[in-house]
Amino acid sequence: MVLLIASLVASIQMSIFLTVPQIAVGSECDPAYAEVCIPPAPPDLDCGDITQRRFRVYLPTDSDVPAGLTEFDPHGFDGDDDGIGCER
Ligand SMILES: [Ca+2]
Repeated sequence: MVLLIASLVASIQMSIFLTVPQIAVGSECDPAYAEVCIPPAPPDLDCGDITQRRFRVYLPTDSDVPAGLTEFDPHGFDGDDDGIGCER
């Protein structure tokens, strides 16, 4: 009986451990977008999937690109590469 309870507690702890990081990942903000919080890809989002408009998108030529940013505009919000996402 004690063993059963112990294994039940262990499995509950394991499911909490497995669930929490997934929630944290889902609420992440992609560092490629300076002023808005947009989850990283995948899934690939389009302007129709978000409410933000005319936000700044880091370009490789910017002097203030965050350290560690490797993928610029992963969602492709800035199709004309002028550093502003979802103009329309
Ligand atoms: Ca643009």
